[in-house]
Amino acid sequence: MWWKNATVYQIYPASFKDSNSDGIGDIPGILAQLDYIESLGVDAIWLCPMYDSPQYDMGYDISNYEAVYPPYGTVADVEALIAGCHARGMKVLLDLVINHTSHEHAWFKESRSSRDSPKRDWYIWRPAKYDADGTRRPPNNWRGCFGGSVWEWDEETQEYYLHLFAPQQPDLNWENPETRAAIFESAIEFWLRKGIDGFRIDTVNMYSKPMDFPDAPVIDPNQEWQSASHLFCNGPRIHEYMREMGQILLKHNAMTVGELPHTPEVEDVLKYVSAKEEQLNMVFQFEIVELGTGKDLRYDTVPRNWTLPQLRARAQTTQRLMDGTTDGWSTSFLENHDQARSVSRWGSEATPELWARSAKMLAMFVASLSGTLYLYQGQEIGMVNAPASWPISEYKDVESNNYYNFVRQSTHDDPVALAKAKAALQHLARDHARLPMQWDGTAHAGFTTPEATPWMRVNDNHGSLNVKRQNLDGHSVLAFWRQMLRVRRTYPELFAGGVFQDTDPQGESLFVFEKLGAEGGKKLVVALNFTSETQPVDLAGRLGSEYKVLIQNGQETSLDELQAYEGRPLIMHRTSQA
Ligand code: ISL
Ligand code: CA
Repeated sequence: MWWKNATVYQIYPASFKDSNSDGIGDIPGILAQLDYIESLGVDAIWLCPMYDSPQYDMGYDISNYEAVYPPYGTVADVEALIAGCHARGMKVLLDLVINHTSHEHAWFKESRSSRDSPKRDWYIWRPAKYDADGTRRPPNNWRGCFGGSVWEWDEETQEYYLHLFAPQQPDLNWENPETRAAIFESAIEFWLRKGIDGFRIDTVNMYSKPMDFPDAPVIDPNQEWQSASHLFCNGPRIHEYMREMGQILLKHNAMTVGELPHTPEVEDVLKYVSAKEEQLNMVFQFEIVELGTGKDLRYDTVPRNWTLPQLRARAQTTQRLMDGTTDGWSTSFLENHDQARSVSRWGSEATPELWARSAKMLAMFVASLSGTLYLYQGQEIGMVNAPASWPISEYKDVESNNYYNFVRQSTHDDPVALAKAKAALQHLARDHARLPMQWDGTAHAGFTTPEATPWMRVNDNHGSLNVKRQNLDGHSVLAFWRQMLRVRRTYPELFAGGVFQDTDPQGESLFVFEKLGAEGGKKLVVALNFTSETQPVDLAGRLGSEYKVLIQNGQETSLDELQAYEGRPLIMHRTSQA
């Protein structure tokens, strides 16, 4: 099992590296940077969707699983990428988006062509409901993940189709075995035959819906559409589908990581990742990255709306799966293409010093948690959110735009509400992860050529925050990540593995936890300061006479205090307790 102790580097093709000056990142651009990726010390890459797509949701709306979006390149380019990674000893994971297709996929075009189409039942069609006064209504009150109703009316055939995401992302009907077979063949086996090593599986718990589509309980009577994630996540037949898909993946020895939103309970997570179930190898749980987001609507919140005890509790939840009592496995991550930058959320941008130190502290945090580690492009250089000065027009994401428009409409452009929405987006929007990668200090950060227009604006700070500069600096965030990954590889039984124990769950400033290796073996003590002030700590009381500092982001070696955002993983024998 190569993946247990592995680190996976996630690449967002549109924003990584543009090779032909059209302002859009592409596969040849990634190929040209494989040496850089290898230099980080990662074991695999996960490539976000590069399939053909009209790009209503950045490729998570696929119009042909067996073709590549032309601006990104060709199938041959992806084959070259697979070969290039394998030549460097790195595995390749592709993104598997099979809850829905694009409305431009041939399957959907056929499905919507008439009510008698042989593919009608490949998607989810339902008749309208009518009020007493004849007003047409969708089948139920569910709100989609991007806001609005999950039902879209089709004039032509006079029925609604289901879309949990944008209307351009109709949901496939997994109830139909013919549909499942087509998905497995076109989306999964086609690429496994090309030699990829596995998949990151999009929205893995949404494929089975309660087919009677009951209304969701009304939480907010002032709103037309109600949150229904508890109804469309982890539905009645989901584990039957998972086992069926699992057999195909197993046959190809493919590794899987499923995206598992809205599933906080360890018992429910375990149903997917228990080794004996043969469903998925691991999942992304959302407990940590959803900290501080709105309860009902993600962006209905204020920046930094979280406390350290909350973060600790959520870390504990994700770690429980790997406490030695289950046969499950999971992941550790702080960023991906749907999340704002971790330094902007949990670290500091107040000064260059605090920025660097907090980026390194967060690296120690995420790399010390059990599970397969995921590192998102740019995280290794401490990239941060877009500046607060940028206008809302720089935000391109469908979820951000829908939310902002929703606030505009529902408050009739109330300036206070709009300012709050903008502040929330500046803190949490998916756009921040999608700003172009900062390679150097030239115009457009070397992401594309100076004359070109990048599809998203490059962060204003790229003159000082870039790969080139950090490559030359032995104390950079980048150098630290390389060192951190080396340490993690050296002690797999304490970093990727080991039993997590929070030693003071109520602590508001310091996050001190332990990772226990085998009985009689070693233990890791990780002490992290999540504040911008020096904090007293009693490390001496926890350590035996013989301990080793593995890596550090401050100058001090005092056992009595941790400087602002200082972190220290220390290793010692389990038995040599003071
Ligand atoms: O369900 C959610 C909000 O109601 C989200 O947490 C959801 O799980 C998440 O947005 C799903 O993300 C994935 O699928 C989306 C795509 O836009 C994202 O980029 C992708 O990561 C639709 O394919
Ligand atoms: Ca390009």
